[in-house]
Formats: sequence, C-alpha cells, structure tokens
Amino acid sequence: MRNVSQIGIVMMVVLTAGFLLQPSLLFASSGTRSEKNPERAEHIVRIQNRQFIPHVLHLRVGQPTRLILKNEDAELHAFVPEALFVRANVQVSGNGAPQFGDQGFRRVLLPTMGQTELVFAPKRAGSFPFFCDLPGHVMNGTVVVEE
Ligand SMILES: [Cu+2]
Repeated sequence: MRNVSQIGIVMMVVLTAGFLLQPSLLFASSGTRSEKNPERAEHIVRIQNRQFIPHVLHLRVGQPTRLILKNEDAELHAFVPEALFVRANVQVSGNGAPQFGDQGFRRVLLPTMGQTELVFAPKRAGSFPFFCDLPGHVMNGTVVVEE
C-alpha cells in the first residue's frame, strides 16, 4: 500500500518529465510554424560606381522578401524594376523617393547615401530586369524568381 510520500515522489517524477519534454515540444512547434510562414529573405543591393552590386538576385515565389537598396555613389540614382512589382503589394520605407503609377510601385530615386527598403513576396517565377533610368547611366541587373 502506497503512502503519501510515495505518491508525492511519483507525481514529482511525472511533472519533471513533462517539464523536460517541453523544450523539444516548443522546438517541434516552431519548426511547423516556419514551414507555414517561411522566414523572410533579405537581400542588399549596393550602388557603387554606377553599378548595382550584385546585379543578379535570386528570389523565391511567395517568400516574404526584404530588398534593401543603398546608394553609395556621390550622385542620384534610380531603381526601376520591370514587371516585378506589377499589381504587387510592396511596402516601401527609407529616405528614397518612391513613385507609383497605375500598376503600383514604379521606381524609387535614391539620393547619395540614400537607402530604401522594399518588402514584398514575389508573385510569379521569371526573370525581371531592373535598371537606373537617369540620363547617361547604363546600370542594370536582373531579379530571378524561382518556384
Ligand atoms: Cu544611375
């Protein structure tokens, strides 16, 4: 016949085992969560000597993406994406001057040492060129979006 102290010890063991199992349970649940909401990808494109660096970016369809543009040149530049953001939801922040047209985000002007952040999720796969449209600037690059 068990006495009260034996029951107490059994309960303590059960509680301790439950406590020790918790970290692995939390770990498992956070793994499931990250599958549903893939982590945000972050890409930095610097402008130096009239060049986008890097000039090719690889993104994934549906992945939340933060694209950071930094103008490290001593002159004004623009980032003009072709088709990438058409009818897409883009959050724009930073000290650049964004411009919007009837199809949404059109381009952003970046002053010297200016920085703009674009947060979005690519909608479809493909190869999307971008460039600077200021007179005489021959600057371009490509965003490659993969499934
Ligand atoms: Cu430029």
